[in-house]
Amino acid sequence: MFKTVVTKPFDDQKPGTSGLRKKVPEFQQENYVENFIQSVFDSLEGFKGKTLVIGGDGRYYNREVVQIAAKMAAANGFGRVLVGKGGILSTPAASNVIRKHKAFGGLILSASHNPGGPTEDFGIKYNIGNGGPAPEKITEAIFARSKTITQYMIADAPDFDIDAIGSQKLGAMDVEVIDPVTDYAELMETLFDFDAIRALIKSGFTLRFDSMHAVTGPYGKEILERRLGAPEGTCINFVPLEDFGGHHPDPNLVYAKDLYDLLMSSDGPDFGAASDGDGDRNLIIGKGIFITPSDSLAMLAANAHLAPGYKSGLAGIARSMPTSGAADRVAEKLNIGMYETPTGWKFFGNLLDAGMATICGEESSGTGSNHVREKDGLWAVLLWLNILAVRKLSVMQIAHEHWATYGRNYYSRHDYEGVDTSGANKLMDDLRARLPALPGTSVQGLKITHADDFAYHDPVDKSVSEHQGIRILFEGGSRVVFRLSGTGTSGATIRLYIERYEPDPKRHDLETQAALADLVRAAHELADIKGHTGRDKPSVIT
Ligand code: G16
Repeated sequence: MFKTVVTKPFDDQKPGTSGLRKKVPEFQQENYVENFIQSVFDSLEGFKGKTLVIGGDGRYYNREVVQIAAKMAAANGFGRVLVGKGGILSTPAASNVIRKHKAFGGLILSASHNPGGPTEDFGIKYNIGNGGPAPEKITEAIFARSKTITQYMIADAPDFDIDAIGSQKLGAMDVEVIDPVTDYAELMETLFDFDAIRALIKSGFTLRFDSMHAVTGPYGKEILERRLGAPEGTCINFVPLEDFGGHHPDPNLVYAKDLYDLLMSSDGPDFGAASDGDGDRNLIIGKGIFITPSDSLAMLAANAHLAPGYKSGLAGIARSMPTSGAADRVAEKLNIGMYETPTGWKFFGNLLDAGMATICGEESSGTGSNHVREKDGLWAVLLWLNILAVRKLSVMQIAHEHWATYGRNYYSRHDYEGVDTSGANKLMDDLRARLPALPGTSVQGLKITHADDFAYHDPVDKSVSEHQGIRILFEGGSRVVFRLSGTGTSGATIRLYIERYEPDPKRHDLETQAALADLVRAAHELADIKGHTGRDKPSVIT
């Protein structure tokens, strides 16, 4: 019934910021998927007879890998797998299923916001029993194992029926196919005042939710249209497609430009939002105003107590280092903890488990809370709606009031995608070597007060993560940060994060890129971006 297959290791199965992401043809190499999944199982202890959750964002190759993963789980001794119907579970929904059903862990099949299709991206990520991405200790063990693996185990059984809700058997193991939306929608009802949001919508408030032909389509339909009474047509691009209709399912101003343009038009809706391939990212746009993810984190944190799930206040806020400091000012006012972590949701897990942080967020369009252990796109949309329903103000009014209270952190990210890897590494190495000499010097008329290579000391498990991005701080609270992306699948991507703090309300209506122009020039001069990459302009500005 089970067979052991002899295999040879691959040397490139190192999980990145969020699991292993590669082009589909790389995953389709003989034994490639099996080697990685076996390396995951070999890095875990104590799962015999326990439950594994399997689900993905529905992209090309999802259904095949679900079958492989379930058969390998059976052969390795799991007692039960829970699978989303059609192999589908959004990333936050998978996190919730792991927690709710007390599973040992889960395999999430997704390359998130990266494009999908036969020649595009795929990914596999392991989440632990708290529902969150495996911490570095485990991802490092998986990579080490993948370099020495010699065999894997798999059930010699026909495929199970991935589309039939209910129980089946795969050898001795139970397979339970579940509705991907139900548990998640129930959780949302416990956190938010659905009556208040329903009343807001009934009063004529209009919204648009763009699922970008990715996994949140069925979640948006069920929650926004069926449970909250938004009219049909509120959800757009809601049919999940294996190639996302040929688009990048990345909810930013470049790939969700149509939504942005709609919200900037005079007859557009009051509120617009989008989510990504696997449903963990969000884009929030009010009528006439885009809310940066960093600002969204700060505004949600400042108002979260208005939603039932957070009415007793927040224990603390956490943000990734490149995320703007807007939330820090909220934490200071609320007199609660503020934590600055490396990029990657996995770093929030310990803080959430320890009850030190309640809300977390990242500049990369991610916000979430202790309700699951992943960022959660639809959760952010619902928290915004709950706040709007209670405050009876527009998004624009809430933003301006927030800036007047806390000051405004102008913020942007410039990505140099697909650049030569050696050039990108050299840029970082050269800059790193100059860091000690920078404080006290000036560039483009801006005085540098501090420069370092960010290292994180986890306050819970005391682990240390080094080389998490180079930050250069200027007098007055402005800064530029350089990092290499850990989620790309071709060449290297340099991310330049730019931030300026502006306390004066009379200067809160500047155009963002104009407000940051001198810092961008300083960043170019400091790192010689053109010299190292041949580019003088970013490929994506968000
Ligand atoms: C993943 C991680 C996030 C991270 C983002 C960008 O998001 O979960 O924590 O901020 O990648 O990472 P990088 O800058 O290294 O490309 P997702 O939505 O892709 O899973």
